[in-house]
Amino acid sequence: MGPVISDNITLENYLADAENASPENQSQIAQVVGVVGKILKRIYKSVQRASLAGLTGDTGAINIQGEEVQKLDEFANQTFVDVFKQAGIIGYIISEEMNEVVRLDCREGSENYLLTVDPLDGSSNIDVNVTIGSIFGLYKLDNTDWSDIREALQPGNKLIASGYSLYGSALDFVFWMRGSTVNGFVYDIDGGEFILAYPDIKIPTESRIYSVNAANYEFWDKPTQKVVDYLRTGRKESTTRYVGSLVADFHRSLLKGGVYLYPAHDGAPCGKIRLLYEAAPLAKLITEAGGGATTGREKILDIAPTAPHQRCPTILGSAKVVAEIERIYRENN
Ligand code: AHM
Ligand code: MG
Repeated sequence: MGPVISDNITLENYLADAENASPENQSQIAQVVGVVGKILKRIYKSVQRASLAGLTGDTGAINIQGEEVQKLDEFANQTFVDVFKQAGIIGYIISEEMNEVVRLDCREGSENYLLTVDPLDGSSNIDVNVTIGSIFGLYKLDNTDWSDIREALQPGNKLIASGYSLYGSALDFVFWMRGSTVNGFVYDIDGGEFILAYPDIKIPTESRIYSVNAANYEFWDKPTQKVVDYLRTGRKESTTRYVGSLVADFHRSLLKGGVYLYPAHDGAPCGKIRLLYEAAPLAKLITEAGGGATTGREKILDIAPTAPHQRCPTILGSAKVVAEIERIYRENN
């Protein structure tokens, strides 16, 4: 799918139209997406200047996931928290980089909104100028009467908006909000605005491209090995692309067709991808674009989270390919 440039549909116009079409439902969601857009511009600017501004390398800290925190991870996380703190339009934010959910002061009626975020996905690619991005999901909690966030978490099929950015050769912002289709905006550096370039994205149902870290092959279970054998040799002209940034591999799959896999392996019984910050938001978006999202054994969107940082085996891609993968798991379990 190629871009359709339309100078007059800016992100601002698009969100204003969505609000007008359905004021009660959309207003809050559109405002949150607008603030996310602002944050992405800020992070992009820092990504571009990272190696000149001393923002490459790690901070020396280890996050709740047991991974080294990069300076840009920390910057991106802080930007999300600070800007949403000021905006006062969500009650809670929870991030891959923070141990605990953060409660934000907000205006009345916004308390139930929870934002989940992977502030900087693809951390290992920061220092080498390879595409990275941010991922977000938005939920409206049933109530705020809970003592532990685990009581309030909802499955991905309850998301009311989700999306991601790419800090690559351009800044792209792709998102979905309740009642709308999936749309991709590209940042126009000269005008300082996001412009709609990929309206109503639908993922091709078939593709020969697959993305997986095949170095883990010997640590996968038999059904997973069969799945990847099928992707590699069971179809004509199959080919691999693996950037190692989920957002980048996902984006290519969404526009060109393909499938991204991060299965469980020995030592990582749930794989690596985090349900709340990565898998669920992208699963929702790709499903809205006509694709599939599974662990192989269950639909990602049906998983009820039991802990904020839990992981799940993640397979996201073209509908027919994902259906075939599910069949192979079913028949080999
Ligand atoms: P991150 O959010 O800390 O960057 O980790 C998630 C990333 C994904 O973006 C990517 O697909 C995967 O980890 C790569 O992992 P591996 O190096 O094991 O292939
Ligand atoms: Mg990530």
